[in-house]
Amino acid sequence: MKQAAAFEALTAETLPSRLGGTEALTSRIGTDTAGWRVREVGDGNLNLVFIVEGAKGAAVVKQALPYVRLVGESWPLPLKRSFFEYHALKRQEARAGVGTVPAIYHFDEAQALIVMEYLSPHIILRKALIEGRQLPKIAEDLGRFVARTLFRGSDLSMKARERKEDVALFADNAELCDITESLVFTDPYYEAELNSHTSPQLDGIVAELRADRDLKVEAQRLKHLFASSAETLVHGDLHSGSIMVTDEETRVIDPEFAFYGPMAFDVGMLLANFWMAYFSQAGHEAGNDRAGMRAYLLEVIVDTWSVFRSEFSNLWRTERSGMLYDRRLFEDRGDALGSEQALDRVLHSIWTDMLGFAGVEIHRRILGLAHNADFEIIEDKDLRAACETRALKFGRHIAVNRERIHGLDEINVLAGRLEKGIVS
Ligand code: SR1
Ligand code: MG
Repeated sequence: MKQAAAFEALTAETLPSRLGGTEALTSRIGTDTAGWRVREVGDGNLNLVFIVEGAKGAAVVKQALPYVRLVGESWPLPLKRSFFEYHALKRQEARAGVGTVPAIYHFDEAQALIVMEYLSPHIILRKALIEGRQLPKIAEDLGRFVARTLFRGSDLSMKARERKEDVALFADNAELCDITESLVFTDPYYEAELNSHTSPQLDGIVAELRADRDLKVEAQRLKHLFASSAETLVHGDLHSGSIMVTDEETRVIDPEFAFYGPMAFDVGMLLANFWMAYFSQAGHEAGNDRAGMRAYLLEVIVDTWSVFRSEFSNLWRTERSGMLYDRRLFEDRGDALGSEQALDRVLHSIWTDMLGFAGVEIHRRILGLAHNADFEIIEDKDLRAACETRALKFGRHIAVNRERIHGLDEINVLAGRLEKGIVS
């Protein structure tokens, strides 16, 4: 049997000779490797990303590195995350539909590389929101994407054995789960070595949050849920840097953190990133009033949740065929109301947990290792800290009070009052 070549990181210079014989790539961009133009564009925390353009077209080559790119070789990270990314993309495409994620052309497990569709003229959603662009379709596309992937990857839909085998497969993505378990739920709440924050401006509030017993208990309850509730295949890192957009299209990328976890995690992370975009607008105004953009972001939050709820409910009524909430107990005996009662219970617990996950995601992006450009690129540190402070307070409120909050109107009013300085 032919031995797979040992892993070697690609460079823009070596890529043409190393991948020039890969038919899945040459059939799309052409065989004349001498004419290929290769750019490394990876701006994430972990991987190499190349755009390769040839006479016939373009493609993306994404390759995992055996360490965390953001930190360096001192933090080793297994190459197998690329395997999980590939399998997650395949499942997301099957569950949410063709065109919701990039098309996959080729996967090389030994080289930890995926050749995929080059999305153009798409840009990263985070960048668009920082620029003040109001994308008309994101709420609808993302609300539907999360509803479909979360419902169809759960015991509400899958065959029990098939799902258990998949849970076992993705359980091996332990190192990436470990990153989230530490970086999201624990490190922000003590003086972890790799943490940073805008200092000295935030020193006071950071000390307060780290002394906040209710908040820390809540963060640990959420970590407990994250680590033990294998409900569905989650994307695992659904922030605004994991989404590419045009006015017409929305694509979800980068599911290397995928594993079977709680339904509410992806929704919470997604809405948290919209709230962070909201609280950071003051730092990007530069003469252009962002009131319209702020209103748009709050509307996106309401609409994303509403589309999620309505699509999830629709799937519940029309596609529920897994072992949970068996139709024989409800619809088949004329008790459609019982099924609706169960649906309300499930949606309510997703709602409550979603608020908690959103709160801690906001905190870790301001207090932990991996910060968001939304705040980071605000050069004036006083202004940045003012935006971050409002977001931190908001995050604390929704995490700690998540079981007592009834709706998004109430939370968005609070966001507005914090933003206007009516409450502090
Ligand atoms: C060490 S990796 C830091 C962060 O980057 C990824 O995008 C995830 O969000 C992770 O938490
Ligand atoms: Mg990523």
